[in-house]
Amino acid sequence: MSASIQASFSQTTTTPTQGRFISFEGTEGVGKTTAIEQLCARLQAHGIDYLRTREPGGSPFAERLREILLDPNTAINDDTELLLMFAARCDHMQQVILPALQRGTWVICDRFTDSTVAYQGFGRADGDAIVRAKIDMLIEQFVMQLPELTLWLDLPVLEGMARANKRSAADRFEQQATEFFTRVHQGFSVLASEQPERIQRIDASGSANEVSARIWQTIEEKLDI
Ligand code: Z5A
Repeated sequence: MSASIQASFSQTTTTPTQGRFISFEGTEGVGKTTAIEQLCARLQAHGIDYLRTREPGGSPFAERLREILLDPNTAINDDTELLLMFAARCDHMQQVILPALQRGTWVICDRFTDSTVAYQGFGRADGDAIVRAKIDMLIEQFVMQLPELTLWLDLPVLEGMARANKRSAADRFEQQATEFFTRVHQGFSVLASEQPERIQRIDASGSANEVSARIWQTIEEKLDI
């Protein structure tokens, strides 16, 4: 997704009900952006009003923090990185996500709190219990609403990296070694076993259309649409 993209809206009419909140998660290059594009096309075809957004980012202020967080020249320690992720999330949540849900719009978010557990908790800290407790506390104190459904696109780490390497220059996270992404993958796996109702594992192998079909089937089943 290009750095200039912020939340983008569909053109369909809103309904006066609470919107549904769906997040996409996974290690680098698993195909989240591609899958989200296909999901948004389906939602549009069904006349469902949606907002597509991402983290870190999604609001003007959070997009400024995203630039800093992804810049390979940014030198910050792990705690600072964690707190900046939550500063961005707090603004995104209050300025964009909650108002959209309140007006009945579906929110489709590329990454959310599970990425923090996976990247900062496992990638950076190897699942350390103290770091996990800090993250859980930040979620409890600053995240007013978790996604109703999280789609974890699961692909072997090296396959995702191979997909991602076909694209632009690596950002600050993409420059990490394979071992880092192996720990991140473990983080998603742990989260999926802890919260099996919310987090649905999607096999991200095969063609983009096959992955998209699996995602739509899961959404139909889980959200009863
Ligand atoms: N981060 C964090 O550390 N803590 C946090 O709390 C949060 C985030 C929220 C930015 O994320 C970084 O922030 C991220 C974690 C960190 N760093 N990393 N790594 P991002 O979402 O902007 O960056 P990303 O995870 O690297 O996502 P991505 O690069 O945009 O990849 P993707 O969206 O999952 O994949 P894609 O762009 O759809 O596909 C990648 C390529 O594969 C592309 O050429 C596609 O055409 C191709 N593709 C897609 N699907 C397929 C299939 N099915 N087959 C073959 N090829 C495919």
